[in-house]
Amino acid sequence: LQTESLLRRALEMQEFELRFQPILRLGDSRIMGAEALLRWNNPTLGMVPPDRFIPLAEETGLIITIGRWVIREACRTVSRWQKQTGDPVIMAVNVSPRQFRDPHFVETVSAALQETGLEGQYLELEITERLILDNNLETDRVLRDLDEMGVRLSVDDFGTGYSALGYLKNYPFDTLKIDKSFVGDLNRDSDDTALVSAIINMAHSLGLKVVAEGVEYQDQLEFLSTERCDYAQGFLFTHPLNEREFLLWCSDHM
Ligand code: G
Ligand code: G
Ligand code: MN
Ligand code: NA
Repeated sequence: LQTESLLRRALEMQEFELRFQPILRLGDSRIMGAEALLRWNNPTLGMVPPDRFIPLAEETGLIITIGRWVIREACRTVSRWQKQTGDPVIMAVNVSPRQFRDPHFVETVSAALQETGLEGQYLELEITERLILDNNLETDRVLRDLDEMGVRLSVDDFGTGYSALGYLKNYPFDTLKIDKSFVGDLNRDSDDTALVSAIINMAHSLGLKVVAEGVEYQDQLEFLSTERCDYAQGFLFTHPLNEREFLLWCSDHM
């Protein structure tokens, strides 16, 4: 309960921060964009990782206002980067189920784009596979509205849902993000090797791009390159960085 009241005040106290993890194109190792990852820096609790407060934010509905801040801040930041560097980088933002189901969600996204002057094509919304599969009537309309705004849509944590693949053909997704649990166990002997390879091939035949998450070792990267995976993200390149670190990292890697 104490955490809840601290969480309620966190926005006005400006305790939320974003970290950015680069997403690299495997073909030429250039930076395609970044995933924004939320952090809560509270004077009493210290740095609280998202796994420890997002469930509470979901339960209380606070995720709607927090998520609105995340989207706006992410758009503002990437818009600033584009002006500074001249590179058309993309920002990927995680969207939680409660936030996605908010009747004002589409409006929130379009307002953030308008306020920051960012074109929709530079914002990617990561929707978890579980949300897509829970079969809500509104899902279809919301995804289509976002698609019409030019926003990119990706399936996050791909492979951890219930493997009902039909939605991939019916919904306007651009990208699959292969969950790090598959990438983590990649080696020539494991079933994950076959799974990852099958996911990449299936995605490509449906016209989707693929991001491998949680890439930690060079041999994983080599396997993914051989399998023609499009993008990779993970500790092999860097952990999530603050804005200043991110820009430094980019200037060393572009
Ligand atoms: O960096 P990592 O420990 O930061 O993130 C842990 C989990 O929290 C991941 O599943 C990630 O998708 C989720 N997460 C990180 N940032 C956000 C956010 O801004 N909104 C939502 N809904 N989830 C987030
Ligand atoms: O659920 P989502 O895909 O949004 O999760 C992103 C999470 O993955 C964040 O917590 C981020 O810090 C974490 N992450 C990023 N790169 C790696 C990695 O190489 N290995 C592991 N284990 N986690 C990673
Ligand atoms: Mn994600
Ligand atoms: Na994931």
